[in-house]
Amino acid sequence: MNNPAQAPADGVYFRACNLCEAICGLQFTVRGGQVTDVRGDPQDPLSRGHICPKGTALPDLHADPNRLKKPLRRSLEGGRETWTELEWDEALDDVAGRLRAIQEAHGADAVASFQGNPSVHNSGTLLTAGNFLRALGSKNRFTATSTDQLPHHYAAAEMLGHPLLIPIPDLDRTDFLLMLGANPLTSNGSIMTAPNMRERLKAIRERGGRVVLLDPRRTESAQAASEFHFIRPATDALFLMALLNVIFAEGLEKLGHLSDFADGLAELKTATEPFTPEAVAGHTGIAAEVTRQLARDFAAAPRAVAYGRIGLSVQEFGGLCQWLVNVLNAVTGHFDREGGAMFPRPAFDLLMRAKKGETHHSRYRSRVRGLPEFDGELPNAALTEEILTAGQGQIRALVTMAGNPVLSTPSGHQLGKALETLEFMVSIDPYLNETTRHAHIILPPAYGLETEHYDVIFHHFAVRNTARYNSALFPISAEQRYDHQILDGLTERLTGKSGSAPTARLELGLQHGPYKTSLDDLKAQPHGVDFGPLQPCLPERLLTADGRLKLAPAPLLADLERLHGALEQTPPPLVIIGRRQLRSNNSWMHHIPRLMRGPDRCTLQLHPHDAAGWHTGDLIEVTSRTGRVTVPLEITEDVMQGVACLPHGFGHGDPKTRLGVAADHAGASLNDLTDPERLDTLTGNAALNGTPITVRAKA
Ligand SMILES: Nc1nc2c(c(=O)[nH]1)N[C@H]1C(S)=C(S)[C@@H](COP(=O)(O)OP(=O)(O)OC[C@H]3O[C@@H](n4cnc5c(=O)[nH]c(N)nc54)[C@H](O)[C@@H]3O)O[C@H]1N2
Ligand SMILES: Nc1nc2c(c(=O)[nH]1)N[C@H]1C(S)=C(S)[C@@H](COP(=O)(O)OP(=O)(O)OC[C@H]3O[C@@H](n4cnc5c(=O)[nH]c(N)nc54)[C@H](O)[C@@H]3O)O[C@H]1N2
Ligand code: SF4
Ligand SMILES: [Mo]
Repeated sequence: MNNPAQAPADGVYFRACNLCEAICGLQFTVRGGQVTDVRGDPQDPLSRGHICPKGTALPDLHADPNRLKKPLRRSLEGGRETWTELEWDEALDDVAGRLRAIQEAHGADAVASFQGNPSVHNSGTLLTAGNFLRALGSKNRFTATSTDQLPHHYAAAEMLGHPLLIPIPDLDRTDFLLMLGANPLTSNGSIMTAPNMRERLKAIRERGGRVVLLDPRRTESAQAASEFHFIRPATDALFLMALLNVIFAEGLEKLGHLSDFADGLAELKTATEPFTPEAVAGHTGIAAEVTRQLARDFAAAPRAVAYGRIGLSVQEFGGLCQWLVNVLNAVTGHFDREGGAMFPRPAFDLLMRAKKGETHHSRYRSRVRGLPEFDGELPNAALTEEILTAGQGQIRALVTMAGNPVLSTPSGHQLGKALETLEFMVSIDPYLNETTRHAHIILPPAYGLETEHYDVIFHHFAVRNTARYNSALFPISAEQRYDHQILDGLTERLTGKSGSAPTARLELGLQHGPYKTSLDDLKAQPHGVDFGPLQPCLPERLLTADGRLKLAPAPLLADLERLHGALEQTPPPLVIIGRRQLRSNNSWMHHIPRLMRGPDRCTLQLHPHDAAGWHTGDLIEVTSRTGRVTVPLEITEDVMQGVACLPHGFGHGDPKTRLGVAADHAGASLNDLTDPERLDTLTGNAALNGTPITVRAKA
């Protein structure tokens, strides 16, 4: 890996941000070895100068005094917990030794892993974690995916043959964006790498197009939409079925070029018959005539695309939702076509060596509850019970990397207690947080501006084909290690073999990729290289066994049974959903003072009807089947009646963490209320949103 020997000289440097999926190109001014200014890089062909407050905080993360740089070991001294620094070799020997001993005594599955979100934003971690996990050889592999985008992967695998073959909106050429369960003005776009969504959505409207948004909360993105409708949580699959019902009933379907290679249209049509707009309106909260008109307009628009993000994934019908979004695009001629849902072609293409017809899910199941595997991982809603339930295959040790599951997974507070029972836990993470504080050893990697950067994952989901490689800006000290060195160090100790360096894999991938480029080519263009707009690529890129597009895969059709069931049920009076915020990054970055200025943000939003007799600022006790939190109230008509809204990622009150100012804005964790029993049973994704709750004023 590229490792500069000394601090950068005074000057201007360019580098993509690694904090979110927007991968903005940024420009850093360095004076006297310090970053004195950060701004968007106007010459980046994808982000064109965009930056958000988190990007501005990258130097703060670099200089943060709370960031760990040397391994730490937790021990008890006189009844008090203390952390002592270790040398790297001793720490890696110790960790590998403990993991191996536990596996020898109890089998490979006794050691579990949890890989969190930032590991996909770090090419070093991403390209070496696989080797390490193979060395462990445990079925108990968990990642953030099953609290996030698993349904997207599931639908892609079933319909197109590969979990990564996810169509994304051709945003810059569409004239009609139908968006559900996404708030890109805050999240900066997800499974749609499209920096500066404010401008991109404005451009749609300026060219005479339309942006329609459906969400249980009138979000920041609603301001950029031409039209907004409230939709009751977890009823999107019903709404999407109703759109399809109208399209088929009125003969508006058109497959275009897909008709040569798409299967399942007839089954699909039959399946939609019961779901008329009238039949679902009482559940969704969307009037039948609105649904009818939207269906007609969407089908008639020359360039239109439906897009559903995490609000459609982290709910009981996640798999159905992501399938139906794809289906809606496909049967209206808006699939693999300009301005519709399209497939990016990244310079380093992880699909290049993918084989046709591979099975990607349900090859084995979790031990306790029998939850399905997906692409080599188990739903993290099963992690706590797999630790606590005795028997052959019980988890006795855990490796976490770049994750904070105590705050990010359903009933994380119960996971926190379960972690105390482990024989051994190690965390690869630069912070002592709510999760890593349970570890016996913490292995902190070098971070951010100290690492080289090529975004391996998000170019697969970008609205334009570009590539960008940037060297590390700052050197690391002799006492620091990169993620990939830590992971390789462990793999080597477990297997006796060292893996190939991530840079070598990157080089190989780029050279054999669709643009036959190389690291040297990319280094020569520090602002990034533009490979142009997305291109149609079906049926060539399909990876199903017979090379055909599956519009009505059997497991998804079968899952409609559950949706019929939902039509029969009365929804609970009050449910809770999450809320992302521009200056937060999931469970972390609340320790950066620059991002925490202003009033506390961890408030419970309630509609005036659900908060009768109370006032903004009152303390409210929120109770679910699994937990209870107390949070200040914010009364607003921006949430739908019957829906409460609390941001996730807070809950920093644990005195055993070292997270600076985060403790001053501790808030409460939404995932103390979410329930590992609430799942999209088809995919195994956690149904975090839509959890039933009750509220009362705190006496
Ligand atoms: N209720 C509710 N829960 C949710 C969500 C929700 O919407 N609602 N969202 C879910 C989603 S989409 C996600 S992705 C998850 C995120 O949850 P997690 O995957 O648990 O990840 P983060 O909360 O982002 O935690 C990041 C951790 O990674 C560390 N870190 C940062 N950079 C690096 C690095 O380069 N290397 C290493 N080794 N460590 C690093 C940080 O110090 C921090 O400890 O939360 C999920 N949880
Ligand atoms: N600033 C910031 N940016 C982030 C993150 C962050 O924590 N902070 N996290 C990053 C990560 S890991 C991810 S995965 C992405 C997520 O990216 P997005 O999906 O754009 O993120 P959210 O803001 O959570 O938007 C989801 C929306 O779904 C709505 N929703 C909830 N339940 C339902 C439902 O049942 N139906 C419908 N239709 N809508 C519903 C919520 O009100 C919310 O507005 O954001 C990424 N970007
Ligand atoms: S939008 Fe995302 S990639 Fe861009 S500066 Fe902000 S955090 Fe970084
Ligand atoms: Mo995520």
